[in-house]
Amino acid sequence: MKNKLICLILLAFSLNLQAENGHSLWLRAKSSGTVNIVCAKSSLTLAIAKQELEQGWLGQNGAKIVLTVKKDKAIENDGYKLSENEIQANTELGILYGVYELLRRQQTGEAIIQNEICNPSYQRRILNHWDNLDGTVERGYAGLSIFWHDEEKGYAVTDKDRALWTEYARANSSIGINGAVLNNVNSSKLMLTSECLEKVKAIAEVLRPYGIKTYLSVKFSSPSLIGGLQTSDPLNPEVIKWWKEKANEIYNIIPDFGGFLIKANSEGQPGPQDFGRTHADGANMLADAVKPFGGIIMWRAFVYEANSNDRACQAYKEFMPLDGQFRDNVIIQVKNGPVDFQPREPFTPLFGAMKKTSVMPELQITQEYLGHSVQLVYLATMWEEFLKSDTYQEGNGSTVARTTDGSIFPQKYTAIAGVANIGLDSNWCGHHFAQANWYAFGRMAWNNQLTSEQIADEWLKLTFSAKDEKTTTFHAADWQKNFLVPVKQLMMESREAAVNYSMPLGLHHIFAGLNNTHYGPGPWFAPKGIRKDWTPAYYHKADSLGIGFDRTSKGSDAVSQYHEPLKSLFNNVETCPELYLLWFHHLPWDYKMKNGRILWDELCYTYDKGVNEVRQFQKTWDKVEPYVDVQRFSEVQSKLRRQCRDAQVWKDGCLLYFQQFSKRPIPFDIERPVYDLNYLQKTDLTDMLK
Ligand code: BDP
Repeated sequence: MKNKLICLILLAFSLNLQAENGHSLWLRAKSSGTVNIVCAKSSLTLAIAKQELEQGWLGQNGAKIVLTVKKDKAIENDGYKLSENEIQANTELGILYGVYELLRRQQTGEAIIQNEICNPSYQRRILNHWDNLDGTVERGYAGLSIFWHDEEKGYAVTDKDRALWTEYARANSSIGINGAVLNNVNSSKLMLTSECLEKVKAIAEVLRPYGIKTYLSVKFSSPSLIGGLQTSDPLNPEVIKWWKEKANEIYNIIPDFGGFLIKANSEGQPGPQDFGRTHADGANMLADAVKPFGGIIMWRAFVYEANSNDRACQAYKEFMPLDGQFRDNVIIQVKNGPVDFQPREPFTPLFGAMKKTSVMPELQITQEYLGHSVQLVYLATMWEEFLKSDTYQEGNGSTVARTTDGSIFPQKYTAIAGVANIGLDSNWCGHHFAQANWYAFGRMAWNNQLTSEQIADEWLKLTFSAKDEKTTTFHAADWQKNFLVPVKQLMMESREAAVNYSMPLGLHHIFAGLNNTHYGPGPWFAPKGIRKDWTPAYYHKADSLGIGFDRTSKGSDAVSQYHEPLKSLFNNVETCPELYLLWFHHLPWDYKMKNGRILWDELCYTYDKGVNEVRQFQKTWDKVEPYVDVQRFSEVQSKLRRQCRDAQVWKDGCLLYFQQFSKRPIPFDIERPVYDLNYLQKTDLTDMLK
């Protein structure tokens, strides 16, 4: 009997290990003792704070902790003052954030300094969901939408939905995210119908206690599409009235509604230019409608014309002349790079340029251009590179972070957005390591000075507890040395590896075009009749003379959109960082690199290096098997195999294609290609790389 019981317990334990599907994210700590919470106030948010403390307390058994909602001049917004036995904040949400921070430090072993003030870098830290009302997710690689399920059949909300949204809200709140745009920037006209808004209200009710405001992407032509008006001209009095009434209707049912996100006159979406008006006319009209309720308008600067000679210049050209014309509750949402979320781009020159307009960065957490949920690519290193880029707006130290967080320009509202990578997959993000990108976005939005390495360290400690929790914890030196150190290194190298095997030295947008998947190489892709700027040749410009996009003063002159000394630095091939070489310069195949190699050889070595880096990641991962539960270990292992194959396809496809122009051998000391160019060009890579 006793033996049978032990067997059952063992079975349950091992099933538990097997069933580790990643759903718990970084929130796994179970309290090791009791805590005595003193709090004079009560509310839904404070109740959550108390529950979290009780469930996750790893401090001294029976310790007392005081939660104090009290104004303090040093604490800003929902910031907090942290001590081992007290959390003080201006707001209840600040208390909840303080609780999450305290628990995080207890888990990771990071020191808790007496009376440490922690204030957020940005007031609004927002996820942008590109979710459609039919339940699909544009550029989503983690299953269907968590919010919408084929809504044309009716806007039902189930208890299961509410339970999942609660988990979602908790995860976001634990990393400081306080806003969610619930639908795709390519918005459905149905979004603003009263039926749909009722569902938004239901979602908002679940997110509210966790401090998350809801926002919506809306179609600029809504007045004519669903309002029965003849026009959507932003200066038309009927249109103005329609939006005011719509705002009223929304705030009546969702009093803390955040505002609208608009993609206008971009990739076929309607906008004010359809009526001969400017972006400012359009944005201001909407801003006036939501202003009485404290709402904001996030107006995207992702614009480019079919026939422009350089797409990278467009946003600056359209928006700079409007600087100073926007209302104070309009924020221009600008992608980190001037083309489109590429593996590496210099920062968009609008950062540090618009001085009288609020500007917010838009990052892409979902890996549209960085390997979907197949490839292990930790994006925080890229975001750190971006946030710390110096715009030289005011001489040294005017980093992108400082030009957007209110330190340099007095913005009424500051914000940062990340395009979410979340879906119905049991592990939320499709790849276990893609959770790190969600986590990192929240952490950097809260504190834009954090390093990607520190965040990786935290995330690994929180997410991968030891296999046998009874005998090993991450504090064990063994776990640190054999799991934490190598896996952190893998994460830290992963984005550069992806750049190396896909688009090194400043190459960009050379993806397979078929089915518009943006997965796999396609430098050759050029079907008849397609817009030029949707073909890779527009970007790589490879020919018998060389390769690269001339954005110098002799070319498209994109360099002149940057402040000095960057302008001259990028313009001069001698000083242009080699990371951006082919972004700014068209160079001959035998151009001499700093290391003495010719450009063609350097390209070959870099692609090859990228492939070898992924091979190394495989070895690193295989070695940590003893430290990871069965399911997550094998799922990551199998994805790394595919990543390795796909890196090979990138290397072979690009080198063999470019070789037709360079007419030079691939250096003999590196591995030979294993695929034929002919085969890759003929194959639907979407199918092959499935
Ligand atoms: C591109 C995506 C497209 C988006 C667009 C955008 O391919 O799906 O709609 O950006 O940001 O990267 O509006």
